[in-house]
Amino acid sequence: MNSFTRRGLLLAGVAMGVATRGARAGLALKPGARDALIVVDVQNCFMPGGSLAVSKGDEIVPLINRIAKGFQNVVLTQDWHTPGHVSFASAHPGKKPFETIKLEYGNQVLWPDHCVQGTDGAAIDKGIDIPHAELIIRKGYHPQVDSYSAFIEADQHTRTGLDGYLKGRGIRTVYVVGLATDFCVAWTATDARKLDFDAYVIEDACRGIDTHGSLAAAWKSMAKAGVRRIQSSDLAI
Ligand code: VGL
Ligand code: ZN
Repeated sequence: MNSFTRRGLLLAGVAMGVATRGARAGLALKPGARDALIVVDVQNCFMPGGSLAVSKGDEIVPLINRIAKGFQNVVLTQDWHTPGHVSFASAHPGKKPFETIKLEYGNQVLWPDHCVQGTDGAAIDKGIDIPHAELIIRKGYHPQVDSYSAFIEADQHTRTGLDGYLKGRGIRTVYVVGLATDFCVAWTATDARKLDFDAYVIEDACRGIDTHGSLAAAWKSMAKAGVRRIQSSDLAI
């Protein structure tokens, strides 16, 4: 065999290896003690029929349950607003849901009333079956500040404490699933990167709202922040 033939075989082998790992067999990511799954806002208000329904949000519930079985560490989040919260269109006379206004901390999309503390709409969907979840963290409870992120409120400054909890438990990597891809999932994953975690978003275990191009914009800013976009088939679970 001459050196060109050998080189050709070698390159073919490398190419096949890439194809096997990347496309056919998945990435084979195996969650361990330093990994946590964050299940974002799978709450009644975001389900079909809810006040801020995310299209097909119910489809991800069985998949999330299955994924969660592969994780030792699972955190659930709940959007948890005061009545009359600043993110509600109803709190701003003349404004309608999905319009944007400028607040002290920046632009705020206005939403239908949703996930009011203690209401049935704020409860986690009954189909979620993750008894080994270790923490439920609530966010968005300050009347004048929204919090899409489970880590840092919309003022870009106030912490929820989730980073301290995860770091205190030795977690280095978070996998994010839930609702909605372009808001609470995206902001949670992006802030995870800011706080020095590795972050994956499992795309098929999320659904988006997609208002004014928000879904494409969210994937772009997640990529820029170093969030890795994967599919559930990339997990070895
Ligand atoms: C969310 C809009 C308003 C979310 C929460 O969970 O993505 N979106 N509040
Ligand atoms: Zn909210």
